[in-house]
Amino acid sequence: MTTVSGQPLRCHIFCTVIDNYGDLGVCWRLARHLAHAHAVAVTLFVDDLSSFQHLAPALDPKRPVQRLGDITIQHWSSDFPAAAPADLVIEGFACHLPESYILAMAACSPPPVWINLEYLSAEDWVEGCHGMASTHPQTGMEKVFWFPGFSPATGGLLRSPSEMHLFAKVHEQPKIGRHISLFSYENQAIAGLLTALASDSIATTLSVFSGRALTDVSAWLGQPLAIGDTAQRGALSIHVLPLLDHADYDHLLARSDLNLVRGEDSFVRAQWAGAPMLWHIYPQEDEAHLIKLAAWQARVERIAAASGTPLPPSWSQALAAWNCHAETASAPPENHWAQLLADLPAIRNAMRNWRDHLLTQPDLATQLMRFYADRVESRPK
Ligand code: TRH
Repeated sequence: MTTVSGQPLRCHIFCTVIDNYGDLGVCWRLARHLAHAHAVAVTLFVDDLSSFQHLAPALDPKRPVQRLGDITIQHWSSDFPAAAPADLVIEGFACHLPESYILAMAACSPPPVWINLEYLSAEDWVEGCHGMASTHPQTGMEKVFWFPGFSPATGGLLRSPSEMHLFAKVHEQPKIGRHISLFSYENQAIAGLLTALASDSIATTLSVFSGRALTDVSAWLGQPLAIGDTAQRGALSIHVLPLLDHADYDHLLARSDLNLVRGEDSFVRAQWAGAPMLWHIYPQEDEAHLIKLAAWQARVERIAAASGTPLPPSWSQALAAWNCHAETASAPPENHWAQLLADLPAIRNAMRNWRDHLLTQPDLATQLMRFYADRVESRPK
């Protein structure tokens, strides 16, 4: 347990919802990991409780302050109330803390440890930037930039002991047929994959989530789809699901044979599941996302090869097709999807070794707690 003068350490996490669920998903998960694994008293400030309810159905969007398990959730409205700052303050993705809160932090002696949690990237520059600080111009307070990442010189990845236990337990359970989860953005490659699944010799159950990928699935089927609908084409059975809460989504990832994930948080969860996965990276206008994609792919391929379980070419072809870039132009879509399906056992071995490699690094919440303790220890007495 992390304590300050015998009391649990208090942490405030601030999060705004810009689009999609990633920022919120990461902040919500971090809040739970700090509370459960480190006994931190966490308050999560969120500007959009209606979006939050999609990830946490027990949340009441009309209540400005409420408890969800052992975490306090507070609506972050424009008229932010006066609040006593916490010992550790985490600003999610440069979301700009309320002015009054910054002034209250500056009035504390000593001021809180102030962290800006950044987006995840596998690029090498992250190692150099993780832990750098900037000085707040008006107050002189220091803000530290926390970069999650895939190597020991970064801020790590969110991972909780209970989640790893779940993944281990579910893998042992027997199941019939092939299971695939689909959570992506709009994606032209979906049609080719579905065609290959429908004509495959193994029966597949595809769980697709309501939202951005559903239009492409509907277009391929030639019929509209809504939550709760099911459809059958050849060997493929399609089920449309609402967003599940984090625990149920993690469970689904753990028992799937192929996880199609996106963004940041589902992308990380799929890696802990240790099953075959394709990442639909969040597209950026200047195509910067393709550099990020290549950086991650190179790390996975290097570790998989070094562990004696190289990834087959079908995986990199499918990853390129899934992110709609040119490498696929030379390969007929149905063929490489069929090849990907045939290669799933080899891809599973590779992804397990990648997962085991990542497991040797301390998780993000643990690293954050160590950093906090070091900061407090190094303060002038
Ligand atoms: O929603 P996303 O596309 O989020 C993205 C990324 O974070 C991106 O980096 C960011 O710039 C952009 O948002 C604004 O994908 P992501 O990160 O996977 O977040 C989805 C969250 O939803 C994640 O916490 C998992 C959760 N989820 C559920 O809880 N239940 C579900 O059924 C599903 C499918 C997802």
